[in-house]
Amino acid sequence: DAEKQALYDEIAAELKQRNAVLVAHYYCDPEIQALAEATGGCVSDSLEMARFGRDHPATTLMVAGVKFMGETSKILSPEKTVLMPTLEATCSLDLGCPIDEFSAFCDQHPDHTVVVYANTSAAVKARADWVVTSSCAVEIIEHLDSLGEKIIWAPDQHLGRYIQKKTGADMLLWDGACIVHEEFRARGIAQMKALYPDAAVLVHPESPESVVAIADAVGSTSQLIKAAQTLPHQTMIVATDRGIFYKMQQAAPSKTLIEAPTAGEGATCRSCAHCPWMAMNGLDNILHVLKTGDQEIFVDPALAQRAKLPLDRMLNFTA
Ligand code: CIZ
Ligand code: SF4
Repeated sequence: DAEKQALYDEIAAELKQRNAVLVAHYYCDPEIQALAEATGGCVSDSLEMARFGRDHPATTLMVAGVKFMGETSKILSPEKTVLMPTLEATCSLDLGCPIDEFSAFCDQHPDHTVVVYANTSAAVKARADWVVTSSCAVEIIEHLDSLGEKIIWAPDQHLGRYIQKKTGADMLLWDGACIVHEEFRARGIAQMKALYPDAAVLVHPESPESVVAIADAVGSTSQLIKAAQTLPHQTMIVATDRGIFYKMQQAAPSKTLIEAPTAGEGATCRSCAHCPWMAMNGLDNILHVLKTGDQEIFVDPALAQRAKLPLDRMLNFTA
């Protein structure tokens, strides 16, 4: 509508004036993803967000997602200004892996290679040998396993268990979880499959093992979007944040996409398949931050330098 368009135009003008580009995650609300597309920004997973921000000529990055994504962008582009719609948007995986406890755990296992998921603080990354995202985790663990390395994996236990089963690697798992993905239930999905017997089940590996077990495709956000395109099924039951439907439907316009059910409904449902922190990003706070320069990400430069090593290792591995 006209009001929305006026807001879009205002944000586009502010982006231009600041020499800024909008980098958005798949789990952001569709209107933010559409704005990123319309203004020459990107919509992607955390791996590609990091790469895009690093390689883009803009001097300011507006990172719509959650805090670790803004931090990663700043670590890779220390010379750029990194703004976020709100610095309050965090992640249960990041919160569940405080640096002091994690560092003590690593100290107890000095013969282990430390691999952490991108969904962690800059301090946890600085303690790690490798950073991975769900789109490259299996490959990187396979590589480390082939070198005979023993691995500490943090923080997502479900993703860790999935990779451990897939690769047979020797992995010590931290016990973190994503509050969105851990709510998916195999029983609910099986009931839904009974209604749509020809549907494929697409599952993000941050989901419980029982849910992964009934999947037709398991993968990161980008991999699930690809699966929706390439699987022959006409209907997809999708177990990940519903923000993904925007790009998934674009990629597979003729397919029918259905949200996988979660434990609990309505008021009893903790996340209902949408990350409450991702949901804190909006057009209103994007505009406010562009106008004020509020909500800028800072990472201690010494810490950032250490955190950059395992991040670069990942980016080079996947280049
Ligand atoms: O669950 C998340 O936050 C994901 C999938 C992040 C990512 O790697 O894009
Ligand atoms: Fe963290 Fe889960 Fe939200 Fe992703 S969806 S930011 S893993 S809480």
